[in-house]
Amino acid sequence: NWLEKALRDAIRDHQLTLHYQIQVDAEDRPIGAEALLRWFHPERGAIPPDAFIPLAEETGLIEPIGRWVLATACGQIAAWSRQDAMRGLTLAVNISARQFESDSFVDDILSEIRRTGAPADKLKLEVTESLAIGDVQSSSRKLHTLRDNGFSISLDDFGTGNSSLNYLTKLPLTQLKIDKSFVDELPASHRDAMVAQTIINMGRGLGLDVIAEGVETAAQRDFLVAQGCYSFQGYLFGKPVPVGEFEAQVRAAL
Ligand code: G
Ligand code: G
Ligand code: MN
Ligand code: NA
Repeated sequence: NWLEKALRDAIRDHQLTLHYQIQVDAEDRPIGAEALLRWFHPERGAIPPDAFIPLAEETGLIEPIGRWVLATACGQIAAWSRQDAMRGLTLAVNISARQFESDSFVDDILSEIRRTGAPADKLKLEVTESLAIGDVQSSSRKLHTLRDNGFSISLDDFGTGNSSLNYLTKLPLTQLKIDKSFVDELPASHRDAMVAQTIINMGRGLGLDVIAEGVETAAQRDFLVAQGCYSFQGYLFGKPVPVGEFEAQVRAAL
């Protein structure tokens, strides 16, 4: 398989990078970023994550890739903690189910935090509903350990998987991320408006922070604010960009 071999080389030859997509509050002030993996192949150019993450999960390559992502993210948080403009920001990292299931997952994160000196309260782990399918109890235990160490846990793609409500009450989450599919047709679609409103009310009722992703228009943002959602990510505020560009966006917003 060409892709599998190329992906092994990509890890070894440092072809992977992280891009950063800004997250803002209701006053457009930067509150953080989501780290998004990018692969630039020397001959084939940019290969999108949707084209290689599923394969990386199947082959287990997601484990070394995920460790690289976490190490890089922790290094970035540590660097930001030394800059006035950046030190308040959180950084969200996508964690795939297979990576989460690894026995060394929690220890790997803790050792990166120690190695880099990154403040744990700035690292947010984005997990999906599929993570708990295997064993809710053991997933919950791992997440509790992470929470005890100061990390935040965001439930990504909320509403698109199975048994969402079950997980909501059993997992120690700090944030719900409203999936882009529920944001796209706002505010015109009455159905999507009702779903968004319900997710926001439920999240707030459970004491969770609620963030909407895929926000592309001011009308979407204004509708979400009116429903009580005060954190946003989407092209309206910025696309995923290299770290230097992201830092410039944050400084420009001060
Ligand atoms: O920019 P976008 O095309 O970045 O991302 C596409 C998909 O790839 C999203 O579902 C996102 O969660 C996933 N993704 C992006 N970066 C990472 C990563 O570092 N690890 C994992 N597991 N998934 C990622
Ligand atoms: O699955 P996850 O939520 O981790 O993936 C985030 C994905 O959404 C990334 O591919 C990111 O590039 C994409 N994305 C973020 N904001 C927007 C947006 O406003 N519009 C579109 N079309 N995609 C977005
Ligand atoms: Mn995500
Ligand atoms: Na999502």
